[in-house]
Amino acid sequence: MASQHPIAAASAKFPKPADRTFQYGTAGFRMKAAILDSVVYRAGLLAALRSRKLNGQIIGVMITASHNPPDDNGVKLVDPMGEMLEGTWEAYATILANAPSDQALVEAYDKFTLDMKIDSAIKPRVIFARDTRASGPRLVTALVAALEASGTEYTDYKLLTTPQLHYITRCLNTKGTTYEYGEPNEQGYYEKLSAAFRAAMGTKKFNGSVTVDCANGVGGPKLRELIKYLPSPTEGGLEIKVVNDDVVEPERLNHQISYQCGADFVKTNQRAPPSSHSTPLARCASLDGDADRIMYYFVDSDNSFHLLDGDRIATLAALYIGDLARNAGLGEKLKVGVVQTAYANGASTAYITQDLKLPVVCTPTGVKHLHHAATKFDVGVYFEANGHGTVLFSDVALKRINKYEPQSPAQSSALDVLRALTALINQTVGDALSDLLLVEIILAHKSWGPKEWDLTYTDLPNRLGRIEVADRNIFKTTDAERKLESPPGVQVQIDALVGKYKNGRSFARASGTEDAVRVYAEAATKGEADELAAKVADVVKRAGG
Ligand code: G16
Repeated sequence: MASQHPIAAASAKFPKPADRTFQYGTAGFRMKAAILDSVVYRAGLLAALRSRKLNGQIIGVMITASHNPPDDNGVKLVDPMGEMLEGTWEAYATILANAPSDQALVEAYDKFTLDMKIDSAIKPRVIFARDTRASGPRLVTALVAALEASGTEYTDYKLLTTPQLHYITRCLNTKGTTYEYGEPNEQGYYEKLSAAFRAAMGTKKFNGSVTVDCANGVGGPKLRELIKYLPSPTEGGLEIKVVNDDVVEPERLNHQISYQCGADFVKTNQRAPPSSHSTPLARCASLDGDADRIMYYFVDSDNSFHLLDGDRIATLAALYIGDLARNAGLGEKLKVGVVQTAYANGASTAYITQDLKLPVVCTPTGVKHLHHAATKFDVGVYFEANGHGTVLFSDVALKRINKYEPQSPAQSSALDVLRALTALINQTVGDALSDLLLVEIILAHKSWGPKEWDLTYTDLPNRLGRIEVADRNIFKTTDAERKLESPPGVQVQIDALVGKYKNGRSFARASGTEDAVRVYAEAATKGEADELAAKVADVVKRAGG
């Protein structure tokens, strides 16, 4: 009897659950960890194919479920420049994940190799890391089995934040080229951020500390590590108070009820985690489970809670970088633009277009879409309202910034800060740690507290809801997710409801990371936004069965 193909033999240890259909969603595959082994195994095979197709460039694999609860997990692939997996390959990922048997899997693998003219002689190279979830080590076993079965050279970077893995992937693939991005290890990441932070701050001083809730995820230990590289408060550095950094008990991660922590908790509940002990006007921030999102917030002197979400970070960054470019003498030479999704508060979009006079592009949810749109600008600021985003500088912009000869001391100092920001801001993906430092630098330079930041515009009251339905996949959207095209008739009902509220806007879309439909609503008053959200949720419940 002929010996079994190594891919089929290893696959037999990670059988696909027969009753499941998997889909590469907003941020890779994400589901209950208990049913993820076959998916991770197959994602490993795809990483090998992708690396071979790209002549042995290194592909990253991250095992994380980010903002999801502790018993979920997920897997996503990182392309050589640290970007999300190219869109067309998501379909291949889905096909491999759903191959009904070990033999069918080998056939699909061989077919991709043939159809895409992949040279099997090329040695694939993959790096991977995971967040702090209890299921992580078990899923790594499935990944390693795929890498070995496909003859892939691999390195396990153990525990990292998602943006750190993106950073290292890019560093490895650009090493020795003109696009060199940094030292390809965790220490290199901290050194790059801290050098840029020091350069951007110069002699500026911080007003008060910032308290960071780390969602009891991997961001906790990594932020503590980063702090070691930053100037200490006694040297005039920033005081960062770390809370919710317990990774010993994985069930605390992102916990919405008992431990109330994380960026998603803050955004959904519109209140501070109790452990942040926020005093009036003190700056607070929350990360998510893999530290690629950040939310700021503060409590005013009357104890009212104010959220400074991704829209606020985008507007702050666009405002400040635009000013810096003008002050450096590069105002005309750098086209700044902002990318948002349908979740962006209408007031933020109006502020960007009317006050900052900058163009805004709206894309579907998912950093991959925003990132792509942001590359069209010289300086592309992209943030989802949930706090996921970054600022991209195009090659042309970097050349202009780096080559420009300042004409005055004022231009020179603005240029120094701008150059430092191009190194500080993670160019591969939204990064909560890099974004934290960015916000702190801007606030220090502007001598702003959270209140001054909050006063730049007034958010329209809004509500984000989550509805579980029998099959979320029947909810199909169009127009950058702002309208439903199916189930038939649902959009007409939503439009009719929206029409009844002043400044009303609402939409529903299936989540790509959770088994739920999300409903967003905004209106002139809080009561109306809540009411509109509840009514649209009822429509969704009825349509969803
Ligand atoms: C992921 C994506 C984000 C997206 C979020 C929610 O974030 O990277 O772009 O906004 O999921 O997506 P959905 O509404 O489709 O569930 P994370 O931080 O969970 O990786």
